[in-house]
Formats: sequence, structure tokens, C-alpha cells
Amino acid sequence: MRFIPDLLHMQDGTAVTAENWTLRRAELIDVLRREEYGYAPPAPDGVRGEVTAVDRKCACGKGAIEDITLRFDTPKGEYAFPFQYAYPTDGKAHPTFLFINFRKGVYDKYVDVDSLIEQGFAVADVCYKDVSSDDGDLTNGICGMFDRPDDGTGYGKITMWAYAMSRILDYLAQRPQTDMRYIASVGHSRLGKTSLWCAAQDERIGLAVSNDSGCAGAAYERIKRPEGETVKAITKNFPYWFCENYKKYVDRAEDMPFDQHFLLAAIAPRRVAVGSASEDLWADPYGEQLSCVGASAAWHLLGKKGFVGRSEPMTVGEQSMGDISYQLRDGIHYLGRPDWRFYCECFREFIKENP
Ligand code: GTR
Repeated sequence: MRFIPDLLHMQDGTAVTAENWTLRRAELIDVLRREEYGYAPPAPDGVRGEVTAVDRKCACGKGAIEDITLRFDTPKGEYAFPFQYAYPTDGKAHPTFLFINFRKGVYDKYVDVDSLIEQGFAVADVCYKDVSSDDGDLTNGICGMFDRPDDGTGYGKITMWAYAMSRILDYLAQRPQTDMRYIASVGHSRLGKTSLWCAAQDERIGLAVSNDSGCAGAAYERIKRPEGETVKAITKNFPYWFCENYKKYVDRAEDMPFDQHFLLAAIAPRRVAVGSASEDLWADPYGEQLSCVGASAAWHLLGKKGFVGRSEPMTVGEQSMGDISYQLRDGIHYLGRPDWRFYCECFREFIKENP
């Protein structure tokens, strides 16, 4: 087996303990910022939400969906982007999914908003392209609102999509319908990478959901099936998702001072749910499962169980529920009902363990 960077030693070689975990976590985040995703700008002092429309006829009249414009100040003036907020209208605070999606709106093939409301969940839903385009233009949307350093560590798109999710959370914290103790970030594929990266940095997120996030998401780079996407492929097709430094590791995975288990571990002791799909070999299901195994050391250190599944490849349909939960769902690269069923179950487990 190849050498995998060690979670449990600080950069200076000191052993990591439960006491200095906070420092180690900061190191993990820092190396991921510097070498992979780029540094985010500082958070604004505050955000303002303007509700522009409300639809009360959803989930049989038991839920509402608001269109909201979120505004905040940046060094280059006010920035605004839209998102939707759907919640049960029973006057209570609800566990909330913070969902970043490919398309606008909660009525979408990747989410069943009525079902989530019926189960007592709220959902904030943002279309990633409303934050910044998915291309090499680093001047539009939120990306254009800051001076991006050109030393190799300037933010890529994933960092800024994640930044926008955190700004939505700033706003949700002002809403009585949101139970801030119970926030789950969710995204599929490139947005699964975004969900994990957002949760790694934002401790208000109690459960990070990664659906088919693959390369630069949940999947190890060093241990990979031959069909799996690599740093070489991803930085060729989507260089702008990352900081420039990430390209240094094309064909040089062994030189990376991190691997993707650092991303999962930076979420400890909070919870993670990783979903893979059996036919999604590009995202490398087994590489995703193995990085869950590798990241587990962080939870063990903190007196938790971490990943409780096997290290042999799971069979199709198998699930394991722990601090890091994992499911290998039958089918293609997709965010569907069996995925959400599992994530809702993981969310309920998290709530049960943290009353
Ligand atoms: C692929 C990309 C993957 C994954 C996917 C997606 O083309 O190579 O890393 O993120 O797109 O976002 O659907």
C-alpha cells in the first residue's frame, strides 16, 4: 500500500491528542486551502435576507417555500444572490438541509421537497451558478467581489460555492424556523466536494453529506481503481474548481502533503455521510469507502466510533451507520430518493445522539 499522510501527527511531528485536535484540525484545513481548494475571503459582518415571494401551497399546505435574495457587503460593494427556503409551517424550529444544487429551485429531480417537509425537515436550496459560473471566469458573481491572490492559493470555484453556503447559514441563523443545532450540508458530485469543504470549515454544520463526490471529494487520490478520476483529469477539465497549487500534483500524488481523508477528518467530531453509486466508477466508490476508513482515526482519537463498516469493498445496497456513515447505492451517478432516504436516516441518527 502507498504511503498515506498521517492524520495523527502534527506538521512538526508532535503526536495528535484529543487535547490538541483543534490545532491539528486547523492544520488540515490550512493545507487543503493552500494546496487544493484555495483560501476563502473573510466572512462579512452580517447578511441581509429579503423575502421576495412565498408559496404556501406545498406539501399539502403544511409547508412554505420562500424566494429569498441574500445580500452582504464585500470589498467591492454589495453582493446579492437568490436562494429558496422551504420549511414546515407548524411554527417550530426544524433540522435543516443546506443544499447546493445544479439547477434553481426545490422542485427538481435531485430533491423531493414535499417528502422532506413531511418528515419535518427544512431545506435551503441554492443553485451554484447563481453564486458564480461553472467555468474559468473568476471575475463573475461572488468571485469578482474580492481581490484574489495570484500566488497559487487564490480561491477556486468550490471554495466560493462553499462560501455562499456559509452565508446562507448566517441568514438561516436569524430565522426561527431553523434549528441551528441540526444543520446538514448536501451536494452531489462537484457539489458533494463543495458540501464537504463547506462543512470542514464551518462548524455550524453538524452533518456533511457527500453524494458521489469522488476525486477531490470523498475519494482517496493515492488509492484508486483504474477507472477513477485523478488529479490529472480533474485539473485538465476543471482547473478553476481549485487553486493553482493543486496542479502541482498531476502525476505526483505521492508528493501531496494530504489526501482526501484529511477533508473528512476536518469535520470530526461532527458527522459525515458518504454516498457512492455502484455504477459510478469515475467517482471510485471503493476509494470513497477507504478514505472513510482512513479518516476514522480522527473520531477514534476523540473517543468516537468513526466509520463502523468494513474495509473490504461493500456490496451493492450495503450501508453502515456511524459518525461516518456510508452507503453503496445501486445505480448511476445521480442524487435520487434512495440517497436522500439514507441521508435523512443519518440526520435522524445525528439528532438522536445530540438531543
Ligand atoms: C465530472 C467530474 C467529476 C464530478 C462530476 C459532476 O465530469 O469529473 O469530478 O464532479 O463531473 O460534478 O457531475
